[in-house]
Amino acid sequence: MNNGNAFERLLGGTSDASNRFELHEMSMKSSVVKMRPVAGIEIKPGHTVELKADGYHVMFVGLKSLRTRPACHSDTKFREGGQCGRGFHRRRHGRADVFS
Ligand SMILES: [Cu+2]
Repeated sequence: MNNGNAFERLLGGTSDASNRFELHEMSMKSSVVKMRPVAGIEIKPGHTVELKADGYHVMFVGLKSLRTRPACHSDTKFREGGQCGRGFHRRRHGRADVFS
């Protein structure tokens, strides 16, 4: 949620559960699902952008020993708002384990 009067942009972040923290977008075109990395996610003033598996999401690349980890911590970096920490908990999403 962007409560400010200026455009905000999620630039990326870091995680203690992976080597890389990437921002991705999932889209459907001609019945084909595509996922691509994005340089950032814009959040208009007064708007909310939800991170979810079938839209904008965080992709943890180079995962570290998740078998024993029920949760992880990430810091996200915003252009205007600086850095923000957040915890993620492991759960099942279809046939995959995801952190949300
Ligand atoms: Cu992805």
